Amino acid sequence: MRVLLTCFDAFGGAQLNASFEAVQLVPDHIHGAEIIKITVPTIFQQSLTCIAEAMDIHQPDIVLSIGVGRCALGIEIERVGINWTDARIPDNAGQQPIDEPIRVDGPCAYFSTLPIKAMVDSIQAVDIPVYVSYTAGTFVCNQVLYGVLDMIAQSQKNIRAAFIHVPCLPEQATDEAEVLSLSAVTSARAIEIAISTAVQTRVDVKSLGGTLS
Ligand code: PCA
Repeated sequence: MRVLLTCFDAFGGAQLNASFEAVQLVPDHIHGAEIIKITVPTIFQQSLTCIAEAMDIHQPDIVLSIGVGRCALGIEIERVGINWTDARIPDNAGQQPIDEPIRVDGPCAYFSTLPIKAMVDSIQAVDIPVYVSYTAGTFVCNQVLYGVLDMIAQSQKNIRAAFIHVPCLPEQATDEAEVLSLSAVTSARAIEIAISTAVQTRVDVKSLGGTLS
């Protein structure tokens, strides 16, 4: 089995991207699966072109994309990618699409196809804060989640995919009360466990994880 593991470069004036720092620490083999790591530019269209090329070359069974969620209160395993872009800041090419669909004639949303509840449960078991998230935002991470699931749907290939947001690094944590940080080592451990669970689990578990607003 082959897993394409993607992360992003730094964006929005930051020097580092926690997703990049964590992915570099993930082992190259997990539970018999080969892990292929790529860094994609935080640019709306190019991020997807770059992942599409890597999918063509490596023919992965699983695509797991990682990004930093600056307001994340733990590891966020994303359930849904929406067909919408509403960029609060410009991407690394200076593009800032506001209120535009990702694909004009595409479905409104796609759900992740990896066993996200099982992934949450196994990360929780080692006491790393983690939860299912029902929004991947409206910036490049959501574009990647939606776009990868859309590419897979259109190709009709049997590839499973999901997206994980990791919190910022301790050295990037601000004084905002609602922000949590995790070391790259801890986020890497969570990603490794998520992959190990995804490789071994076909049918997701039904465990508690929803939210009340
Ligand atoms: N986080 C951004 C894009 C790149 C990244 O790491 C996001 O949440 O959309």
